[in-house]
Amino acid sequence: STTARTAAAAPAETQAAAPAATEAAAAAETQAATEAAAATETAAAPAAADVPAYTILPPVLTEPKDEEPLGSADATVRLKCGDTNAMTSAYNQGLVALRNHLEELSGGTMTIDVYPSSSLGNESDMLDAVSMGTQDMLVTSTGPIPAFAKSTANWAVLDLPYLFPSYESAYAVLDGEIGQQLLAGFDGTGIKALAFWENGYRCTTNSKKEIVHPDDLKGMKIRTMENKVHMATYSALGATPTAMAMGEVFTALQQGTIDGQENPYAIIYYGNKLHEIQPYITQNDVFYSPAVLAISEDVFNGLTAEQQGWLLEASELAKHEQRAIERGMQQMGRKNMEAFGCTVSDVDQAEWIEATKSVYDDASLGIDADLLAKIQAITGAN
Ligand code: EAX
Repeated sequence: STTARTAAAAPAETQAAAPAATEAAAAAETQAATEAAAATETAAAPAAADVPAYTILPPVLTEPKDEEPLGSADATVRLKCGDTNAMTSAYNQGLVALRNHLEELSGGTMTIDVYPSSSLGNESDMLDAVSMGTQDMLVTSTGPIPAFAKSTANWAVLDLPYLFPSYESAYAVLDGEIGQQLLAGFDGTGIKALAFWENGYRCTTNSKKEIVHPDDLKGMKIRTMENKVHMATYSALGATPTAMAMGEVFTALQQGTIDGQENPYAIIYYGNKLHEIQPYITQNDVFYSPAVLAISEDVFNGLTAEQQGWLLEASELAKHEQRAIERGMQQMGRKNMEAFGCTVSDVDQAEWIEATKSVYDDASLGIDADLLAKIQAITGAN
């Protein structure tokens, strides 16, 4: 059981969001240290006017187990959930946390069966399948969401480079009113969006050479998600973006049809082992990539009110744990890749922010300017 793993993540703390709150505070080993640091940050940081409260758990710094994909054999209500990563990834460790809560809340009658590693298809296929009710659930990045439906087109704003300067600022936005409105964009599409989970800060990897400055990317073929904002960002950086689904990336890298790709370490190291063929890794954190946990509206409506309640409660509880697991993987993944022999390079982030600024003014991307302004009022960035 993974309860020990998630329980080790210490109790939740709700605090007034200070966008500048440091990662050091979150990484503090003991609860006391975390509380002290958080209190200091909250008191000292000049937080934006109406920053909502959020909950943050300390990062989970124990290596993930290769969990069993299927839930308890005794459960009668089994929800089939797909994604694009291995069982050791942050998505699937989060789904195991979700399963544990759901089994407990439902007295063992409900469970989650995980279908990892694109076994049910790529993210846009799974969105379609869930909206038609032929697949129960999925966890997906925001990659395919702006193109999914008219009512989710405004999700493009979440893919802007350097939009969220910290995890705390992302949680303040995504767990507040703005996040609720974005999730509600799925209403009527056949999908009920349950919660914002975390894909994480995306970093560039490649097989050719060390990349420290945006200029170093010139002429490189970099795989991006099938997302216009991400593609425009890599164009602005001077690379040649090539969009493809995650399931095709390993082979394309191996065959050399692309030089590199970008993802959080939870995906690069834990979810897809890309570091084995991508020795150069740049910690440039270009996008904070949110993820969404979602269920077919038909399937949700077919549950009793009590069962719906258990699922909603489990989704919320697992959200905080999944994020803590993801943040832990970003730290542990880096150390593990360095130990493996990869070159992990740090950057002067100001240089990268400058090089990607033009994306904010690209009218072809359909960015909702009002929504962007509301987000920036909370994050205090740009
Ligand atoms: O959603 O396609 C991607 O790069 C995503 O980050 C990954 O599949 C997890």
